[in-house]
Amino acid sequence: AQDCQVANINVMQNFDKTRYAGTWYAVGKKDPEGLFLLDNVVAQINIEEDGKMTATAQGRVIILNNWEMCAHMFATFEETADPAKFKMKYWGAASYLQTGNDDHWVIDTDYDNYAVHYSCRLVDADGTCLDGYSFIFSRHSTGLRPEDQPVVLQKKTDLCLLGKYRRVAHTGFCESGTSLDP
Ligand code: DAO
Repeated sequence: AQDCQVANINVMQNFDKTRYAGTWYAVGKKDPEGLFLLDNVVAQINIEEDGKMTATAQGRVIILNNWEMCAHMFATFEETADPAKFKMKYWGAASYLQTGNDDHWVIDTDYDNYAVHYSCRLVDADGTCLDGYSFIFSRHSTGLRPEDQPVVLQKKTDLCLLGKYRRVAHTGFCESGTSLDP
């Protein structure tokens, strides 16, 4: 369906969170209002012993007008009736980082290469999304494989977000500066 109704968005069928676990590099992003994570965004999805999904994430942010830093974020996920639709509570390692409670929908994934994520924060009176964000995740920091690009392009179209994504760079910003190694 491509009527841009949030309620009609198709999500991943038979979603398997254990296969979703592991490291995902954000390679594309459609920003929400007042964007937070800029680039070098890497998410690590974990399945805890009780079966619950959690995540740690990092990314370059600019806070307090002009302070650039690598944000370390945590998230817990609450399951819903649809296995591909989660409620995500998130917060930062530092108190001045963003906190929130967002939807986390897995639109499509092959688990081994790409995942298309979607979150609508505000549904408009007409049922379309007024404020939302979406990550294109890859298992590879270098980007999507050529064969996955048409699939992802179709999903961006289905989400009514075609042309609204930007590339998310991985420059090593969040890997440098914290190591104690020489
Ligand atoms: O960057 O503007 C933004 C929105 C992102 C919200 C922060 C999310 C932090 C937790 C991410 C977990 C894996 C998706």
